[in-house]
Amino acid sequence: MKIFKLLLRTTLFLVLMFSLVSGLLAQSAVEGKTLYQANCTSCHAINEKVVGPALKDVHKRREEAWLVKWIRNSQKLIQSGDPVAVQLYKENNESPMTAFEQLSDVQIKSIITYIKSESEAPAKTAVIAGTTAAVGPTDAKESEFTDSINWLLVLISVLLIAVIIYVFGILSKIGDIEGKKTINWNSINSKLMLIFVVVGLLATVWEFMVHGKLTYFNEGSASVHGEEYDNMFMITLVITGVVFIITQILLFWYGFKYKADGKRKALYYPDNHKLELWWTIIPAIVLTVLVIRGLITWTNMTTKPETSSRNIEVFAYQFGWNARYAGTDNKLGRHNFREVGKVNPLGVDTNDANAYDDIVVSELHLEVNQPIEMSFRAKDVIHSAYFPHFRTQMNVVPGLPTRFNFTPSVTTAEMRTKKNDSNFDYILLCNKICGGAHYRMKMKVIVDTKEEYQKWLSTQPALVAGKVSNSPVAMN
Ligand code: HEC
Ligand SMILES: [Cu+2]
Repeated sequence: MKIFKLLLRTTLFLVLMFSLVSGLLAQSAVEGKTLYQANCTSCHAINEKVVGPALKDVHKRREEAWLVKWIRNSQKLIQSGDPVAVQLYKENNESPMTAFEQLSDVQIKSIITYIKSESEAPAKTAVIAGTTAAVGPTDAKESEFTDSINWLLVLISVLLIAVIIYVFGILSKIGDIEGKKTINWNSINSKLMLIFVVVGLLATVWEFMVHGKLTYFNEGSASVHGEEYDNMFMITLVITGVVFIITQILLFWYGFKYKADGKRKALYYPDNHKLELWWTIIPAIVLTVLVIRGLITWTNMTTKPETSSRNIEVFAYQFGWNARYAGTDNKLGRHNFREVGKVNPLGVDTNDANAYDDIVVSELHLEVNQPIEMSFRAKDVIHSAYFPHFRTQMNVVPGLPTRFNFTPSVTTAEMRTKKNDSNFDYILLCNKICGGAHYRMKMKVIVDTKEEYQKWLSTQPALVAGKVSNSPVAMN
């Protein structure tokens, strides 16, 4: 009877395993599609331009060998001087495509095969709108595919549950046998608790010693308010760190010390007013001080800036940044989303006199010790402008202007010496997962001396060149 049960279970287990493997095999048949969707859809679509060109019929306009090389590493191909690659790169404003060194030839070819099959399928957009019956074949395929993925997930979940039940069954059998030998689980568990807290705390110390170097704290902040910010952060870290270490040690030590041993009875101790008063009042005071100091700092950074502030606008789009300088008048021209287009990506109102001398750049230059009023605008979705070295971060929301004041205090050259890294550059990153190529949203930030800044500014063309008397703009 027991043998029969065991056989039944093993068979069931094998059947489930088999179905998983065959499910995975079926999956490899659509590998090209999977790879394409995982790696390419953030920048490409079959029938329309996204970041990269539409891929429809790309197998007709390019050789397969060329495509394999291009997809593996387009920059390498461009640098090798391949005329088609160079031309293509230029046509797309030198926006680089990601390299896919990890893909094998077979995998890349499976992607090309998929693009081929999609090119031949009738375009989705060709379907006449409003007629629900006319769902194109691509749509049908699409849903078939997601269906099969969903089924696979369900299958995997069921399998996992089966495996867990199976393993637990065996474990509990072993437990039954062991139980007769009277293993004292309470004692083992209490020792494990001690080991856990010792290993855990040692790992925390190790983590701080090894990876603490990687934090931005080492080189200090590069803005005026950043000092205040770092200081607050450190105080909070130390206070919570001390509390953390004490409470964790106590928690696990008591778990060890007061394990059930069958002799002792728990003490009934419902409450202690004095104790509760202390542990409420002390944290309340500490937190109030921390929060109020934070509020004051925050208010300073976000309320109206000094009059000497320079106006700079940071503009976020999927997937990159622009910045606009206010020019000689220190007034940013109006903008209107209706004007956003190829020639005027920021949608600046070019009829507004304040906009004539504005300057649009894709590399941010700041003057050291010069207060800046930075305003933020988004074209498409929510982004987050993150300048880690200046301890500055602000959400960038379509239709909702946000702003921030800060004063950079260390030039790029000074920071390079400080860090002993001649390649160091400040950076602006996007800190909201805003889409497939979110990771590419970076802009170089350079903090110049006054002279360097003026020199750089004088080389930047004004937005509406013809209408500004002294363009390129010399002063701001
Ligand atoms: C980060 C965005 C990005 C990703 C991801 C990306 N591409 Fe591209 N791709 C581009 C850009 C931009 C171009 C245009 C050329 C250039 O500027 O380098 C391009 C060009 C191409 C071309 C040449 C098109 C033509 O008209 O000849 C092919 C083919 C291509 N990509 C295939 C792929 C495949 C396949 C993947 C996924 C494995 C992929 N790309 C992923 C951005 C991307
Ligand atoms: Cu973003």
